[in-house]
Amino acid sequence: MVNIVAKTDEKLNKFEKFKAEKDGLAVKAELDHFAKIGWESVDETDLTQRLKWLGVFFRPVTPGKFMVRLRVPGGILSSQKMRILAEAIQPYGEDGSADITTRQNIQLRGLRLEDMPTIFQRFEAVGLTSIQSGMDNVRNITGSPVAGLDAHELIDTRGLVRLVQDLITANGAGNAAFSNLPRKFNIAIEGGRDNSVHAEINDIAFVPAYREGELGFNVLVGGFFSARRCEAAIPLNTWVPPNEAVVNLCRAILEVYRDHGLRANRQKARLMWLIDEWGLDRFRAAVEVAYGSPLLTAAPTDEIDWDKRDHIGIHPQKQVGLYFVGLHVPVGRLTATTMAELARLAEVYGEGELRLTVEQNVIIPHVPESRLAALRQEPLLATFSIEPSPLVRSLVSCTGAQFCNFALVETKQRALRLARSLDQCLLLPQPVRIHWTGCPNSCGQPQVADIGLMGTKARKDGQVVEGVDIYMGGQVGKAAQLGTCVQKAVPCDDLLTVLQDLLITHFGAQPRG
Ligand code: SRM
Ligand code: SF4
Repeated sequence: MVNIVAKTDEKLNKFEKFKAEKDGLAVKAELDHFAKIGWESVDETDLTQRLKWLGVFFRPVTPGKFMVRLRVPGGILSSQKMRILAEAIQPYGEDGSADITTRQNIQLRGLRLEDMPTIFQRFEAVGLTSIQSGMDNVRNITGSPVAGLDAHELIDTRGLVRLVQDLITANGAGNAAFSNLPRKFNIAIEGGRDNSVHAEINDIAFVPAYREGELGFNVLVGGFFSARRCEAAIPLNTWVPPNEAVVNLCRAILEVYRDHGLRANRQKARLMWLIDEWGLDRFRAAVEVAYGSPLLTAAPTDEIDWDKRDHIGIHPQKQVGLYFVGLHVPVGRLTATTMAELARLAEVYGEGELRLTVEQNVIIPHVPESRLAALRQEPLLATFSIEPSPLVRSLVSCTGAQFCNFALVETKQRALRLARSLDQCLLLPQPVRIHWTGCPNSCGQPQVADIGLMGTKARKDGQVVEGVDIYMGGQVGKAAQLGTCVQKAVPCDDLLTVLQDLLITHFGAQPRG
């Protein structure tokens, strides 16, 4: 086990203290015991913090009904895995639901601690893991959701994404070498031309680039969002070939971050703060030492030269005669029934595989042309449409007040209601991406949106009411750029009119006749 000690001049914050006292992964061996004694009898730090190392989240909003955050590397999962996930929530009736997350991942809700050992056994039997998916660990590794399907992709990243996850989690068993980082950590590996992963908002991002005629990745570092500060990733000035070098570089950067990252103040602990303190050259030099051989300089340009796609609808694959079909999942919300149905559709029409996107939608790949018409007639497609209305189509929302105790506003239902109303009264010449996030933590990525809405408190008629700060100017794809706050504390009740005006003034929307 790696013993992390903060620098001597740093005072330990309470998170560093409890991590130093007992590693988060230690609760893995205690899960059966916790299940027996019941959540009310579990030590508070184990319950509310360390269990997150297993992906088990105590929800203060719904005590006793836990959220489990899986790992779905690159958003790829089999229909068999999807069924096991559906079966995990099915016994909990109305409490049982799931969400597709903004990191191509699945979160299950309503689970009881007493059932966790059995649920985890079922996960393990099909190769699912939720290990190290929360707190000071590396989050789900993202990759193009059409890796291996896209005729225009440069690098099929499926194997690499998997290898990086296996490194970080020791093949799903839990890896004490990376279980005590100074803070959370995000990694994305993009193999396509459209930056489907939002490379710029990850602590490490690999983007395809040719160096002296050879295809590999340029590397970006330090991108992150937090309540205090949001930064786009910056070039590390290195290029790696698309093989174990990617895994080795992730290991090296994580080791440098683990051993030298700032731990005194959690608001200043993400990787970019270390890069700021050291300067990029010193940081790169330290990574080079950990990497164990000279780092090559970056390729002059990368190959991200497309606008971002949303993958909704029917699209030909590089495999002639096969199609991937993108279904729109309103604000990413799933139930046991819709999950089982997705698994069935993937088996009947595809090859038993599903893909998740960072826009919280789902793709069924490998559908032969001859089966497209029948798939279109399936009842699930009335709910998970392949032709959603324009604003609903591009809507993304974080969890919000229904389950998240950080939330300042309810997000998902409000987001959907407003997008549907706006679609009814406006004609849009182009898609407009609206992202909702319930608080400044920015899980719903308002800074990448055309219009980002961040929950806050506002005043209306002398009363404190739910409101939003409005962000604009976020660009994705080839010219990715973070949006900024343009209007503060708009009461949610005024949003229909405010958004109507914004859509007409800035996005060419026209009132329907
Ligand atoms: Fe997040 C904390 C949900 C993506 C930045 N995030 C949380 C917690 C765990 C807070 C909590 O304990 O309640 C939320 C769980 C609520 C729940 O019950 O669902 C939560 N984050 C989410 C998800 C589910 C939003 C969604 O609806 O999709 C996303 C899960 C991704 C995954 O599968 O792992 C999610 N969170 C993000 C992203 C977006 C991304 O990764 O592209 C960000 C901004 C990018 C980044 O991290 O740099 C993000 N979440 C945060 C932060 C602020 C981090 C910081 O450095 O300050 C917190 C708070 C924290 O860590 O202290 C946070
Ligand atoms: Fe919760 Fe805030 Fe993240 Fe939304 S942005 S899930 S409200 S922490």
